[in-house]
Amino acid sequence: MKNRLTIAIQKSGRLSDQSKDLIKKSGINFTAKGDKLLAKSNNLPIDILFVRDDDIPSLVSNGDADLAIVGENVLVEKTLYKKNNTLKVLDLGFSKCRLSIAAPNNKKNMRLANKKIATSYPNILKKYLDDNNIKASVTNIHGSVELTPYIGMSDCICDLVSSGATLEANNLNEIKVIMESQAVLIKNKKLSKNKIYIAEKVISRMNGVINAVESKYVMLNAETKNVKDICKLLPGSESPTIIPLEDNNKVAIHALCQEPIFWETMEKLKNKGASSILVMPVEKILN
Ligand code: PRT
Ligand code: ZN
Repeated sequence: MKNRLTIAIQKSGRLSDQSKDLIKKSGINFTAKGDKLLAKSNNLPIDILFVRDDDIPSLVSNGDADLAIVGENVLVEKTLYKKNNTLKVLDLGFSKCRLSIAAPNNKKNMRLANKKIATSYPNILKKYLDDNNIKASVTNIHGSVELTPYIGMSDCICDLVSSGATLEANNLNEIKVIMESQAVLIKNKKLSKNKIYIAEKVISRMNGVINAVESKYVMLNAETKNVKDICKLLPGSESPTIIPLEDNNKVAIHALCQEPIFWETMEKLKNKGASSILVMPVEKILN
């Protein structure tokens, strides 16, 4: 039995760069060479498999890959109504988008009953229609879904949206969001014993990297009498460190804030008498 862990990621597309980046930040060194399907890590017993995103759920379900990064939209579409061995383990916070139904601008109040809807996500759409007792016909099409209303192939579409620019350019109006999606880490449910240890290590490291993205380390000086008020303003921080300063009326406060620090928060801290406020990025967190 193979002892090396295989992580599948999208070969080239919207998920590729951030997937590679996350793997590298998790301390897994590898070099992706040209058109090669596989890259071997030189510091851990891990292989990276580069594939089309549509193939990822079945590769993980069959055990050809142990872990993988894929859009939740693809994961759900390919596993819905099917017995499978995939399990979502982490939301990764990138490639966020939504799967929405959109109709031509001149039919903003369109009712879906008896309409023809074109989509590349027939399973998710059918489930939505069934759950909401809507009888409509679903046409499965790969690519250029947004053009189908204009060639008479559909009345409306169900497609991924991120900025909304594609819908706008095609005079389409978003009428219903049916799923929110982002990149997720998935694993095979039945990992062999000899792979669980390394898989857990990868999952924990990736968790550490994504938690660190929004986290900041905050350092500031404050008057002793304001410490409580100031600590309340530090978002997502557990028990900050209070350090005495030469001036007996003042202390330094250091805190790991696991939520973003906006300018507004810094201004509120300043209004409470905080000075020398430093906000620093955090690279990794191991809880
Ligand atoms: O070749 P392969 O099969 O691997 O890739 P692919 O072409 O099927 O997928 P790819 O690389 O386009 O997308 C991979 C994943 O990125 C998707 O499954 C989603 O999880 C995620 N993602 C995030 C998106 C978008 N945002 C997105 N905007 N995938 C597609 N789009 C498309 C959408 O289909 C529409 O055509 O972008 C257009 C809309 O974008 P806006 O910004 O104009 O709204
Ligand atoms: Zn694809």
